[in-house]
Amino acid sequence: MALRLFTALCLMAPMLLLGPQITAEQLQEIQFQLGVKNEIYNSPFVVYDATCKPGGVLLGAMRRLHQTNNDFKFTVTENNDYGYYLESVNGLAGNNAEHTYWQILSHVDGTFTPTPVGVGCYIPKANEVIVFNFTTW
Ligand code: B12
Ligand SMILES: *[C@@H]1O[C@H](CO)[C@@H](O)[C@H](O)[C@H]1NC(C)=O
Repeated sequence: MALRLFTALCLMAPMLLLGPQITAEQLQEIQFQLGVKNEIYNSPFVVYDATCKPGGVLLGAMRRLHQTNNDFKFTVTENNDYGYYLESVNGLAGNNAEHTYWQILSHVDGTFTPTPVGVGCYIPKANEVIVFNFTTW
């Protein structure tokens, strides 16, 4: 009897802890946009609709976007200390000799802010526009 009650409580505990707290809203994918900007070469600004798992990182959303839209391409290199470095976007790579790189900007409420971390760590927010801006340092 006591054992049965204990078993029942053990089964219920996770349901009480997790079950009611997960709402459909929390499982919904994050909708945002990815822009590619290159004023140096005067390329037209391109915008893609992108989605991310809740709490998922930008790199995952980029891989997902590439799978559904082959026009969007990118390459990354791995850095031991900081994770993934965005090397090229749509066939154009940053270049150390020319001091060019793809800057990652977050566009919210009309202001552009460089993200504090790279594509492997950044977590996109709903309705944000992430802009890859080809620029110089
Ligand atoms: C100089 C510098 C740059 C230069 C590098 C130029 C070059 N090729 O030499 C430029 C301007 C390109 C740059 C870009 C970015 N950077 Co930077 N950068 C630095 C800085 C100030 C010094 C790095 C350095 O020269 N160290 C000395 C050398 C000997 O060590 P190293 O390990 O070989 O250095 C290399 C790495 O640092 C790498 N690198 C530089 N930045 C980044 C960012 C990421 C995400 C990765 C994977 C690698 C990387 O480039 C260096 C040369 O190869 C550091 C802060 C610091 N004080 O260390 C930030 C720092 C590394 N950068 C940072 C960030 C966030 C970025 C950007 C994502 C900013 C943005 N929003 O656009 C971008 C990268 C975008 C992309 N395409 O992925 C963060 C990383 C934090 C994190 N956990 O992700 C740091 C720590 C600054 C901070 N916010 O505190 N960066
Ligand atoms: C994007 O890059 C261009 C070219 O270097 C630069 O003039 C511009 O200020 C950058 N945009 C933002 C919002 O930082």
